[in-house]
Amino acid sequence: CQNRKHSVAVLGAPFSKGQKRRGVEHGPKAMRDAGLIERLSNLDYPVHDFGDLSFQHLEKDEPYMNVHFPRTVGCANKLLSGAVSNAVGGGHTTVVLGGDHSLAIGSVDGHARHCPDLCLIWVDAHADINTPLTSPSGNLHGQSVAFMLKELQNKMPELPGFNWMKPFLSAKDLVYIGLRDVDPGEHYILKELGVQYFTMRDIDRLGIQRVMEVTFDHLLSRKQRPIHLSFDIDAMDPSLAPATGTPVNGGLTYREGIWITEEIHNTGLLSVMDLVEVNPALGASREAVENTASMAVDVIASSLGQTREGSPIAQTQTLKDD
Ligand code: 5AB
Ligand code: MN
Ligand code: MN
Ligand code: MN
Repeated sequence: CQNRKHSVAVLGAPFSKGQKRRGVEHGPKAMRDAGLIERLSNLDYPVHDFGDLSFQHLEKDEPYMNVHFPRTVGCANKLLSGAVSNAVGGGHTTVVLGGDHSLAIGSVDGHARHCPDLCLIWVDAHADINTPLTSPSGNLHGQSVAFMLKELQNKMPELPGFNWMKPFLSAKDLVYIGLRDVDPGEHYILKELGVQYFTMRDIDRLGIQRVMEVTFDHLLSRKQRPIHLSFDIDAMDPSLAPATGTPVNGGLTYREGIWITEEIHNTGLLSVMDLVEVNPALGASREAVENTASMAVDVIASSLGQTREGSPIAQTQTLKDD
């Protein structure tokens, strides 16, 4: 897991079976239509768009306990894990475009295969740490983190579709930002494992700048290591990102969202990011969908180095006297 940063890989993951609403599989297209690739090309490294993965549709995929589409979700994540692992191994800072948040299982797994010492920053209204036994919905996009954590290994039933993976992350290597809708079972797990998390109330109290300081202190003070950023667009306030499956009022402001990603960029350690849960079928209007996609593009561009003060690179040639 060497120094990346020389190029960016974009991987579309048009997948929706981690939840029950249709439309989130069109997230990658919505972000590309909002100008993602051009925006990234304006930053100062080559961008490789690897297009969209094609996921298998499994005919027979009965629920297991109350979990929906376990084999389909497991199989898609296995494919994604391999793709992310290859992209990271190829030396790219990798951007995964969702799709629903169950994709983070494969994305973080593939990243961890190359970078076993990674840490995970999960920006979301939700903790996505239900186990199949605590999940109120049976949707795997609300359970992704539970599949990753070593500490939950003996709380996880063996799900069909997931025997290719093993938990690889410790609870101390994870920080949440933006929480405001946490289920009782999730709250119990967060407390029991002593996970570091910042709810919207914590952000109100401390300010986003302090939240990021404590986040990096927690994850990076002992040693520098690769960061995986898993950004659920529903972390943002629904006024900024309405086209998503599980919106919750009282989310991040535009400036808080961008502060988070600018600070992550400034560590120089971002290695893989996911941008998930943009659902173009759920906007009340075309404008609502475009606003959501454009918010997502701003989050990605700023994670990869777009700044609010501008950068001299593009203009240098015309202004320099030579
Ligand atoms: B998302 C809920 N906690 O488990 C559950 O959008 C919602 O990836 C999960 O954060 C939301 O179904 C999943 C009620
Ligand atoms: Mn969420
Ligand atoms: Mn999520
Ligand atoms: Mn959601």
